[in-house]
Amino acid sequence: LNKSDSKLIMSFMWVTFISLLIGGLMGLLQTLVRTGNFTLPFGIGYYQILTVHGVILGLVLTTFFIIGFQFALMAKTVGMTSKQRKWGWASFWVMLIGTTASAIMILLGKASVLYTFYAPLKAHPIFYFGLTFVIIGSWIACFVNFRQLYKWKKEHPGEHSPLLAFMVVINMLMWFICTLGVAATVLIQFIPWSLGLVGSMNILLSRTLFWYFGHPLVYFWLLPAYMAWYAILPKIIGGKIFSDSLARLAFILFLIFSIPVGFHHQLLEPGIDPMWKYIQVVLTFAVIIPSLLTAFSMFATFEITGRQKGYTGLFGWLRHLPWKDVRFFAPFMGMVAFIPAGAGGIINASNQMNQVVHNTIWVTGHFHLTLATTVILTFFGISYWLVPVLTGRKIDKKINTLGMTQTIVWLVGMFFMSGSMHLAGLLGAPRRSAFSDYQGSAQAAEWIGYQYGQAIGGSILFIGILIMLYNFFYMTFKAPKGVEEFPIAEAPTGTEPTPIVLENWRLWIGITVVLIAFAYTIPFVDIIQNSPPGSPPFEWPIGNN
Ligand code: HAS
Repeated sequence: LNKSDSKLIMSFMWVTFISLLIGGLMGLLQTLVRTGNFTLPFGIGYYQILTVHGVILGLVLTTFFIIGFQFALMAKTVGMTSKQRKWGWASFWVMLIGTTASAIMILLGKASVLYTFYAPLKAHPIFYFGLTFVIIGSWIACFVNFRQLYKWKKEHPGEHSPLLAFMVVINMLMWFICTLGVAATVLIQFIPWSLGLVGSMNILLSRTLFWYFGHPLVYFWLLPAYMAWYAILPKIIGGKIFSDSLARLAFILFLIFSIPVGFHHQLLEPGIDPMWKYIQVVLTFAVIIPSLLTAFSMFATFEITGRQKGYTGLFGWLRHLPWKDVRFFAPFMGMVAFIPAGAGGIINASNQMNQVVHNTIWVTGHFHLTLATTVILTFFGISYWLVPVLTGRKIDKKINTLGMTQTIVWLVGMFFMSGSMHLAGLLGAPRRSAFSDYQGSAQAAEWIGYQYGQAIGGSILFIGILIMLYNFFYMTFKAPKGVEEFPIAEAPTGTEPTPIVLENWRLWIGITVVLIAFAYTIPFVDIIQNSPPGSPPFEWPIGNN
């Protein structure tokens, strides 16, 4: 990567790691409040810090890291012109302005609406304008990426696009289509309502538009991790991609099935016809398939590479893996965590079991295993080569050892925190609530041990954040100068060529649109025609703590 590209991508990395510190600190405070033995100072509200935590880690850190990482992949595989780079900067600044505006409103206590900003909770209009800017900034990045691949294809007629560029474009297509939903609710519903231009709004419509966006959002986080698993890890372990076609097919399936599934977040919501909930649950089970393809593909890559290196026996090939290389170890542990995490997702998606876990802290446990372990450990693993590539330095033994330690600290912390969340959730502990003994209820007394478990895990995780920040600073300013490898694996040789149909964008976008129209048109008409009169706004109902 040239210096100008590196500077742009490093700016995204800086926002990522600053967000990690701020958001992580808020997470620690939350777990402490929930033990019942800690009160927030200076009149700071519990929902204020919970909103900072969710918005900064769930929306800001992820979006900045992903867009920066994807720019790196595109610059490396299909190139970046100076004009595209300028637009890349525009995307960065628009997103940063939006983030800052929303963050100020949250910190002032004027937007304690949590990261899902469900109506009728109302935030200051600037909070919604800030979110709009973040989305517009990310759209600029989408179009830069589309343009990059389009230009490359023009210059390489008849050739398959590089796998990583193909994956980035799929992710950004999915992002663009799904953010239309959240943009619609923010612009048409939230902004006029928060400005006082209209007195009420259709709550069910806003929540449905949010979840039309909210579920693909989780795959927007996951797919960059999958990019690293499919196309970067094989290089790090000294092997090749298992199958170029399979990898592309998995990404296409994500594009098609990620969006028409939002109702699995609304299974307990009245006002949506159960038939449509059923259809979207079936589609949810379809979106599990590309993850199962990924699991198969990963095992195959590890086994084939091991056997090629001469390791034998049923599991002997496991020994060849570079266990002491943090670039492999951190993402690999993320993969391992995804086995129980994915099983938890399947439980959530099953209608009857969802009745048990919905709105309990089990769900929080689920996304700390998926997002905060699988995805984040993969992002950390990527940082150990990407940041040195960007800063013209090399990963050395010290940072490798610290990285391995960081990964283990993270896993231990998450074992306690997410484990306690899952168990307390099964005992009925609600998510999104500060400490209460619920008037001495016997049921609530059962949760307290797990709440301490969460605080222990949260404290260990905060140590993990401090180590990661040190690692980031070290890789930026201190690591020895040199040329670090940008590891991109080669496609396997001697296999069937990748079918051309996999790059038929019109076909895949067409199917995606048809499926969305099928899953959402009748429910939307129903929601618009039959919802009860809209609700007026109200401030957080139980005070600000
Ligand atoms: Fe989820 C709620 C269903 C995946 C994130 N999810 C959430 C929320 C978040 C979230 C943030 O159906 C909370 C939203 C809120 O605030 O209300 N989720 C699923 C399903 C999947 C799933 C079916 N979720 C994710 C991922 C996330 C994420 C990924 C973030 C990155 N989720 C739900 C549902 C709810 C929900 C309901 C609503 C609950 C409610 O009631 O509110 C699936 O995509 C999971 C499929 C995954 C697998 C695992 C495959 C395993 C692999 C690893 C292989 C390992 C190897 C290494 C090769 C089937 C690929 C092993 C080597 C060895 C040697 C062992």
